[in-house]
Amino acid sequence: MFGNKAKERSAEHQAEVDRLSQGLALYQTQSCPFCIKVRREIDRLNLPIELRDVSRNPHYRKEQIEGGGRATVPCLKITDDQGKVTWMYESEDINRYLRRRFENVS
Ligand SMILES: N[C@@H](CCC(=O)N[C@@H](CS)C(=O)NCC(=O)O)C(=O)O
Repeated sequence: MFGNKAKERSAEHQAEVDRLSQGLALYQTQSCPFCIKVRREIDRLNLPIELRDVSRNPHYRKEQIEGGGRATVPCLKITDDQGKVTWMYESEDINRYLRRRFENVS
């Protein structure tokens, strides 16, 4: 369908995107509509971000609450190159962050 095509990049740029994506993990559930919205953006941007299902894996839920302070999903765990961790909530904020960071890696 129009608009749903995954973004294509040169092998070199995709390798850089793959490397940067290793610092990201999305805490989410299968059926939450806000999570679906973020997963669609991840697919569109062609990002190999690890998905962590908090309803299937209680360890992930505990990790998110301890790190981010709230159980609300979706929540993006961002680990920078220095190992500093940020927990980002709100699907719109997450999608905006992903677009800003990856849309122009072409
Ligand atoms: N405004 C939030 C809404 C997220 C939201 O309501 N998530 C629900 C699941 S669909 C949730 O996690 N509720 C449980 C909770 O907040 O602890 C967003 O856009 O991400």
